[in-house]
Amino acid sequence: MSRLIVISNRVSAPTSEGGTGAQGGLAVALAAALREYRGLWFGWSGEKTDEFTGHIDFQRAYGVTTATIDLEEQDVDEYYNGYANRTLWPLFHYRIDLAEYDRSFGSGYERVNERFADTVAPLIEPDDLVWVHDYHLIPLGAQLRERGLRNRMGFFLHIPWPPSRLMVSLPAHERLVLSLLAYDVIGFQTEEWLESFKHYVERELGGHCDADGWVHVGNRSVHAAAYPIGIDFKEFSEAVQSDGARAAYERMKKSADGRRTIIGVDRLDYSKGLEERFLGYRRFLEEHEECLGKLFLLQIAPPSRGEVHTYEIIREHLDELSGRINGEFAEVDWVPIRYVNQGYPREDLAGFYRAAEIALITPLRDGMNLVAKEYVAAQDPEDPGVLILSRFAGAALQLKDAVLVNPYSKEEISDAIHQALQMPREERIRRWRSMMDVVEKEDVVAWRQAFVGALKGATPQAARAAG
Ligand code: GDG
Repeated sequence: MSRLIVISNRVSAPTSEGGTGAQGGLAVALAAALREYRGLWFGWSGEKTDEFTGHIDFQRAYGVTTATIDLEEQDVDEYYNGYANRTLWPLFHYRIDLAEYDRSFGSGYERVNERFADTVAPLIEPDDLVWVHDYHLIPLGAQLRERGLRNRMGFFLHIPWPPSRLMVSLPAHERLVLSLLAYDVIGFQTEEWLESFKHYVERELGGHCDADGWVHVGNRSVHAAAYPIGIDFKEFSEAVQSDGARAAYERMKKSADGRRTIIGVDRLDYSKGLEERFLGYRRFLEEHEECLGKLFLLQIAPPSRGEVHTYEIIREHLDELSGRINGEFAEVDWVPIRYVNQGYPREDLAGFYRAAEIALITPLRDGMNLVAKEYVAAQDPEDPGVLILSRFAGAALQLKDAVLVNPYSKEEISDAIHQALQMPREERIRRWRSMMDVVEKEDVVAWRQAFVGALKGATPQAARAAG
């Protein structure tokens, strides 16, 4: 049987056999796939070194082998904080106003992809399946092909693919996209991002796309499809039933003191629409004086990418805005927003979700959004809460029974909160059941089986080129 080699920017070694308290669903699911295929997971350790040596640190835990390398400070600045998070992340989330194009970022990105290729290539055996993840490593497949690898290789993009008219604002965009054609399978979160990719291929590269998912450019052909990622349903359902979740639920209910809770959980990132969300909630408070003192918004927002300046700015804006709204509306015994800049264990999150009557998940653009799915999975079937979800999250294409909103519209957010507060129990149950069905069936196990299945079935590039 072929082994599976997973390559991503960061690696998350398993901390227990099955489900875990601390790890995300993706890490748990990939660990399960690696156990099944006896593979290995390769990536950056998160550590810096004075001089790149290519030394690989192997670890084995709970049946999974991880292999990590350290990077130089300049690598981290140019590749991770630079090209990945200051150029590609904003561009792919439609924020060309925030995208920075610095030549050193591009060269650092290429250099780190080459370093990844140089160090991982010798670990890959001819029959291995190679699965590369996300925007940090787009050119890696092409780099591996240059080093003679003929393996079946797949790439999955966790974030959106931008419309062609935005994509062309990236210097050397053709080179980046052409490098994707070195893979055998390319996966996107939704049909929408897939369509944008195909549009780019036809318009900018003169390629053509078949109805059966093949994309052809010159003599290269690659299979491109949508594989919507899900949560690890089994692991998360166990978390919901855990003692930790029960304690967190009780803690929330006690502190809510009969008030209704609206919850948001997001990495502190401009793509998550936190500022617009606070303004929508503020509009609700203005329009519904009768609700003052009877509900609150619990926004959990652990900081991320603190070394990137835009993230410092958004953090300042949100501190200021939440403070202003609280100052404007608070009473001695009530604040409208509980804004928390720290992360919690998964079991706690599960309990918080269950305690909240409403989830307000309003990213301006999101590849998928797993928080929306976790909220659904955490609900009490007899008395489920209401999910308010941005139309611009990939998850909106699957969770059609959420209350869908335009995250830029204060009015729509305000109306949606009002609708959710008024929603009869039968309607809440009906909407929740239909969403729960999707969350349960289209979970992360189904996702990775679909992707790895497509990769296994792919004809390797080498054979296709020969044929
Ligand atoms: C990218 C794409 C796509 C958050 N706060 C805490 C915590 N979290 C966990 C959530 C959830 C995960 O982090 C966030 O996942 P999302 O999908 O919402 O967002 P991104 O981090 O932007 O992920 C996204 C995803 O990749 C997968 O393909 O869906 O579109 O942007 O699982 O629960 N976990 C813990 N404490 C926290 O405080 N333990």
